[in-house]
Amino acid sequence: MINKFQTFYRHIIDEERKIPEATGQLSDLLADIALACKIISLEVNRAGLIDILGFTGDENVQGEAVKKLDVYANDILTNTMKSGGHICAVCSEEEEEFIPLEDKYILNNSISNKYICHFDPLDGSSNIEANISIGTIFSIYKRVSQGGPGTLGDCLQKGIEQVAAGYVVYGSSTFLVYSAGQGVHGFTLDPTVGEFLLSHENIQIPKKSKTYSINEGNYCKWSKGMQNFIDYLKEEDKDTNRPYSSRYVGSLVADFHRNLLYGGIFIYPSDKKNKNGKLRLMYEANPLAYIIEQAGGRASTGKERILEIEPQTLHQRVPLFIGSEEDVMLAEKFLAAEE
Ligand code: P6P
Repeated sequence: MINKFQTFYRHIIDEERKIPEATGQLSDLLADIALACKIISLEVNRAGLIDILGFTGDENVQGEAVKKLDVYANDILTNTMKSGGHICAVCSEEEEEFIPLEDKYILNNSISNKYICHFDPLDGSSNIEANISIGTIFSIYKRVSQGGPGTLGDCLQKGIEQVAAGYVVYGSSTFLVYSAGQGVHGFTLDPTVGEFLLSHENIQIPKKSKTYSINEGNYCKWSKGMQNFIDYLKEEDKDTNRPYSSRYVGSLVADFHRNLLYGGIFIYPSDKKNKNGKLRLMYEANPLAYIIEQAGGRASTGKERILEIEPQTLHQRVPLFIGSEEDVMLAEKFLAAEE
């Protein structure tokens, strides 16, 4: 429900005013991302009507067939970043390498392009034709290099260095969730005014839940500890609120968003085929881990805190256990027991 008419931009400005040294560039950058996602939302919601479905015949760095909407979302986001002037490098699931950007203008004798961004432009896009919710994920860092175009070192920072992160889920409504380190806040797009309006302030995930999200089709490939954990969740025991319910959309942003609001644990573990699982550290695990920790939840590989991982490459995969704190800790115990 929309409890007060506060737009996303007004919210980020109010947050900015709490930080004396803020220059307003992060606010402008977040506003640019919100604008890009409004444009993407228009196309996602019209995809069934115009010839933007189907495949381009190309493949992305993941070797996955690229749908036109993936390319469109990637172009909108990268072009918005290029014109905004606050970014020294853009990284995307759809781009093999990072895109370095020149300094657009000097602002009060300080460099303007002082941030870098990682995007998953349209996560879950294989679900587009089925009209299942999909999403955009973003992750923002301050650059570490001193000026000019960004470097790989600017792009490969630990998740704990993020200054802001968020996602937009294109579902029954278009919903934006972000944090800039002062809690997690949710905004519903009101298409009549074209604004994201505050509808969920200071989201906190329940410490314990009754829901687990995982692709059980991979059960036979999991470790024994992983199999034991899921078997445990499915046993009947009233004292420990079991069995849990299984909820799995197959679209990370949709599964994560439901668990954030209602409680739950989402797992994409390593298995015999994928030693590091399927999901990407820089533009899936890290931004969602930043959000979940700000919302009082937990995110790990099953062994190591996601935000402490020292990244080696832009597209590296990590196992992901994320959601209600007690559920994630319990999963970690089952994995530790197998060692
Ligand atoms: P699986 C979608 O392709 C995605 O990247 C995530 O959005 C989703 O959580 C996961 O893969 C689903 O993978 O192997 O269960 O189909």
